Amino acid sequence: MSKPDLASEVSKILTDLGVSADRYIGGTLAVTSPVTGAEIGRLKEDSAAEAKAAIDKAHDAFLAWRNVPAPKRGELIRLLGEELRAGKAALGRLVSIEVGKITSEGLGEVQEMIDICDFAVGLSRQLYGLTIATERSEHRMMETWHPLGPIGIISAFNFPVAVWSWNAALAIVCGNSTIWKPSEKTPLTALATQALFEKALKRFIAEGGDAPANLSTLIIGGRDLGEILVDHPKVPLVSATGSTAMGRVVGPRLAGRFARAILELGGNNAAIVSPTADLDLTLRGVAFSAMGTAGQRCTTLRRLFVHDSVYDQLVPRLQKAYGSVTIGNPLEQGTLVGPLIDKQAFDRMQAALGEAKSAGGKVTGGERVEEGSADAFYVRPALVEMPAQTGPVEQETFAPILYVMKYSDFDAVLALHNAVPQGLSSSIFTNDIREAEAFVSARGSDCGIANVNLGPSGAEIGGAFGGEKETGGGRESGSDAWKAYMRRATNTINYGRTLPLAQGVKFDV
Ligand code: UN1
Repeated sequence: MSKPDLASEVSKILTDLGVSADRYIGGTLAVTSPVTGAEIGRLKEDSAAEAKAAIDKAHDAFLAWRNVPAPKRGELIRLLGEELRAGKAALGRLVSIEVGKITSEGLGEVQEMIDICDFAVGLSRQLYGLTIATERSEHRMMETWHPLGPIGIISAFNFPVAVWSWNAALAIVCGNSTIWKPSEKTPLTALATQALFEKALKRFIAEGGDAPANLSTLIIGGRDLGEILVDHPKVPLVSATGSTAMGRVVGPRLAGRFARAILELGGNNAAIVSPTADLDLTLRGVAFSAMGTAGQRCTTLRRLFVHDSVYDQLVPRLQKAYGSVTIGNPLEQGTLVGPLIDKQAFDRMQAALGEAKSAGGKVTGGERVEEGSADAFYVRPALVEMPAQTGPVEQETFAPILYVMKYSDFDAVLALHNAVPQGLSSSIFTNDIREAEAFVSARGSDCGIANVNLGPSGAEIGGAFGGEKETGGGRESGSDAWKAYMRRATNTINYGRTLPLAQGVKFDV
């Protein structure tokens, strides 16, 4: 592989998107591209005092922004959507360079941001409450939704900007300000996104819009800054995406001060391939969900249960696809699998494969693929035939490993499907309507996402996104996920001249 000068390209993209060079040159936080392992930027980190000051300023911004009518707040997000459309190619490319996603997935991530902006614009006119029947005469009862406060957003490396947008687009139309702590591995895409937001804000103000400074703030640094967000009394909600280990720290600390949490933690997503499955479609669905994004989506397919009547037809075809998938520079056309994010991810993958072998697993692939740099970690995705759901199969390893298991009984496989600690996404490939309906029914998949005849990854923004059990229970993005970013008030109004009490209570003084 020829070594592209990624640092210069990154610098050009950032300049074009409006980021000044002093933000990413000369700081202490070194950023490398997984494409080559080379350094592509050095950012200044925020101190604890700066992070706290940012929260205070975000709180001031909230106090002003909550008074701006919601449809006007939507106009700001409409402009952000326009900036994202204009910057899609550049930001998508930057995502590919900083995370190692293939070109279409880098662009797809920005499209996901545009989609949530469109959704949020419509939502800004639909923050509906209810009118509720009251038992008292000449009274009216209703439910209203109000802005909540400054919202903390902690995002992970693998969707470095889309996850911010799911939270920020909703939070802002709901009348909140936001403070964003991106992953230390991907702060450059965050700088670029913040610059696009600021462009939209400038246009909003030029149009006569009334927006405070510090509506969206970015804080750059490590775990200590995340902890400040989690512990700060002025932050009523933190939306955190990352490992279950991270959620175990964040969740109780937020609960300890009665703040809200949206937790998007580990997934250990499965698919069931039934005797009636369309195997051509299944092959494609499994290949994208399991190997796409080099296995680094929280929705990645990690467990595959194949009925014994189709096992010998499907598994050899899958092995062939695993053997021939194009691995390499994600910036080149035709590549389907780019690099892992770093050496630690590679080491974890190798350790999991070692454990799988000890548990009787038969491994195809999984080896390192040399791509011209000792510091870049490309691997052939691994397909592991397992005798049972044990050991590493029960954990999330953030790498392209697909554990394949045989089954014969539908109810037994449903039980196995649900017998892991995580509960994010799931799917079944079947043409049997009874199985399909059972899978999405109350006795079926216990996950937040359950699909039929498509893989578990690659959700659209229109549905609520998130999962159960150790996945954390949070919901982001579409449907009524916006309600988490607002506070609900029940209002009762007496327009009569008497004071009837609820439940018929008498209290005559
Ligand atoms: C994530 O991996 O953190 O459903 C999010 C999907 C994407 C989002 C993944 N829309 O795969």
